[in-house]
This record gives sequence, structure tokens and C-alpha cells, in this order.
Amino acid sequence: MTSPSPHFNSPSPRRVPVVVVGAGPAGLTVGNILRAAGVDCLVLEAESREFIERRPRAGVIEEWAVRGLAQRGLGGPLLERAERHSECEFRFDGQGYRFRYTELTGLHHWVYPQPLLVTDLVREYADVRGGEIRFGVRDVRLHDLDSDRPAVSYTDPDSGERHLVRCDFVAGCDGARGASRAALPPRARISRHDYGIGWLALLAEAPPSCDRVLFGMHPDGFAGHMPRGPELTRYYLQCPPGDDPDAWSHDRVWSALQRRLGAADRPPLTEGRLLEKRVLDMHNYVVEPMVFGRLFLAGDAAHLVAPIAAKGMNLALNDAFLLGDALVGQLTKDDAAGLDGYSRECLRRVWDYEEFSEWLSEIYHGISHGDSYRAGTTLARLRRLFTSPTASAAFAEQYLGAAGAF
Ligand code: RFL
Repeated sequence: MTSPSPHFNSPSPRRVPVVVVGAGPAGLTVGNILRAAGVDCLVLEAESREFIERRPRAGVIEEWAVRGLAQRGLGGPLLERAERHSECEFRFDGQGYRFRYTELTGLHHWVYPQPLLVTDLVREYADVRGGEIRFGVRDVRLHDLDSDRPAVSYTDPDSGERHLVRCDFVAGCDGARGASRAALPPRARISRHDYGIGWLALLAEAPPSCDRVLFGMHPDGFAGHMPRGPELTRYYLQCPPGDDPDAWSHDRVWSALQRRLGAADRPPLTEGRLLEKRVLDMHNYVVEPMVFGRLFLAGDAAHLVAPIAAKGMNLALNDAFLLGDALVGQLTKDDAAGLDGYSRECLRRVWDYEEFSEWLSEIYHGISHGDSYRAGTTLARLRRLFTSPTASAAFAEQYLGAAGAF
């Protein structure tokens, strides 16, 4: 919950137009847009710079999001180094079925690991655009959000002193477990969906086993293969929620992956050391509205979407484009239209992606549910993707985030 601002010994707290809480893709993009327009802001990040530049997570960026970054001068290294994908492959019934989405839409998926994007965005914000950022801050709290002079307080990691910063707007970009979510008032509506399944998320020090994303639908459970660069591959294995990652030995992981992703006429997977092994309990939530007084939520702070359809970072970027542009409109031209429509505009894409993730979850997990009726309807859905041009076009549009006029 938001709290009234505390009294500090200093008679006049600092003041900046915008405090951005969180230096993930959402917060750093907002900060960069503000700095490009000459608007001062302060970014507060709980972790160190080294940590956020290495934290492995997403890898797939949709073409509209790449374009949005490039339009704001944030696409340089990405455009040079990202791989462009034009197809994915479904494996079921012991066969591989290639799905060529670029042929259907003219659009690509861009594969660029999230730590690289975060590294680019921090460098551009702090080192090129001269933006102010404090790493390692502790005990961040938001105050007076319903007033026109909100504030953020935090503890400096070096001195241990508490600081209070007054601002016009707070951008709450601190993810699923940050201070912004803790500050939500009772009027916030939080819609949740629990899939009741887990995914063992793995990062393997191994070259991708083929140049496209693979989805394995197997009676034992789903498995996924996502290229993350020449020497790195992300894999997923469906498992019970809350499962113990240590119960998955190296040998058990690779034999499950080989089995669930195996297909006739396809070589076995290239195995390697497992660098990361964690269980994700698959769930989603949406906070509505995304604005509370002077607090504007963006990214995972406002909505979580399980990595089923690789949508979370894309949604975070969409919010950040809209919020950054809207704050610039308000603070440089006194134009309130962007901020007024912010929540409504973001939530259209959010709900569209939430729905698609749920639809895709049934495709991934329906066969292993243990219910032969559900397995039958799932296989029918899958086959339809390869026999009906209308079904394949609809899937391609949603997979690439190109459906609907956002
Ligand atoms: P982030 O990236 O979580 O950044 C929030 C930042 O806030 C900091 N923080 C605080 N700072 C100050 N004070 C506090 N109290 C704070 N509490 C937290 C954190 O340290 C952090 O630096 O949120 P943001 O910017 O909204 O970005 C969201 C994305 O990171 C997330 O949606 C994606 O990673 C989801 N996701 C994927 N999305 C895609 O679009 N494509 C993918 O291929 C994809 N793969 C994935 C994923 C997420 C995964 N995990 C770990 C859940 C794969 C995985 C395994």
C-alpha cells in the first residue's frame, strides 16, 4: 500500500519529473525515451548492474517491438546481432511439422537474449544519454500516489542513508515482486489464472540442435527448444508445479528432452552442460487499471504472462513505448492524451496475448493431461494448423503479435 511520505532531516527533498522503479526492459526503455526528449528522471534498481546484465530470461522479440526500439534509437546492436527466425516446428506423433510463419505474414521473430538487450539499454541510458541510475537500492517505498506530488524513498546501499525523491510521476517497472505491486490500493482489480503445471526452465551450454524453435507435444509432457545464440540453447520440460529442480539430474533432463522432442528423420539433440535449472509455476495475472493516481505500471509489474508464447518482454516493451511517449507528451507539451489513454491502450494487447497464451497452453499440454478426449481434441487443433490455410494464418498472426489493429 502507498504510504504518506516520511519526514526526513533534510528540509528540501530532491525533485525530478519522473522516478522509474526497476531497470528491466520496461524501465530502461521508459528512461531512454525520457532522456532522448530531455526529460530528467531517476531510475532505481534493486540489483547491481552486473547482475541485470547477466540475468537470463527472454529471447524472442516480435518485429513490431524491434521496429519500436529502432524508431527510438534503441535498436543498433540488436539489428546487427539478432538472429531472424522465419519458422518454428511442432513435433508430435513422432513426426516434425515445420510451420513457416514468415511466408504467411512477411514478419519474423527476432532472437536476442534479454541480458544483451538490457546491457544495450543500460549503456544507452546511462553512458550515452547521461541518465541517472542507482543500482542496489534497498527498501524502495512509494508515497502520496494520489496527490500531485508523489514521492519515492529508498535506502542507499553504500551510506545506508534513506533518501526521499519527489516527482510528478512514478513509473512502476519493477516486475512481479517489486515495490509498485506492494503499493497497489484495494481498488486494483487483479485477475489471475493458474495453469496448474510447472516448466523446468533450462539453459544449456550447447549449440541449438536446429535453427528454429521446436515445440514437442508428447504423452509424457511438453518440451521446448529455443535457440539463444551459437553456443546457448534454452530448453523447457513440463513438470509438476513446485517440482524440485535437483530431482532433474543431467541424465534425466537429456533423456526426457530426447524422448519428448524426438522425431523420425530428425537428428538427436546436441547435449551440453546445464547452466540454469529452475522450476516455473505457470500462472498469469493482469492488474486493472494500470494507473493509480500518479503511479503508472508497466511490464511484469502490471501483468504476468507465463513464458508459453514468449510474450512477456514484448508486452513490457509495448507498455514502455506508450508510457515513455505519453510522459514526454505531458511533460514537454502539456498534452495529457497519452497518459489518459495509457491503461486502456496497453490492456488491449495484454488481454489479446493472455488469451493466445491460454490457447497455446492447451496445444502444448492437452496431449499429456491423461484425458484421452482432451488429447484427441488437441491433436485435431494441431493438425488443423497444417491443413487449414485460415487456421494457419490466424495462428501465425497471433504468434507474431500481428493480429488485430493495436
Ligand atoms: P523485469 O525484467 O522483471 O525487470 C524489473 C526490474 O525491477 C527490479 N526490481 C526492483 N527495483 C527497485 N526496487 C524494487 N523493489 C525492485 N524489485 C524488483 C528487478 O531487479 C528488475 O531489474 O520486468 P520488465 O521490465 O517488466 O520485463 C518483463 C520481462 O523481463 C519478462 O516479461 C520476460 O522475461 C518474460 N519472458 C519472455 N518474454 C518474451 O517476450 N519472450 C520470451 O522469449 C520470454 N522468455 C520469459 C522467458 C521469462 C522467463 N522467466 C524467468 C519467468 C523465459 C523465462 C524463463
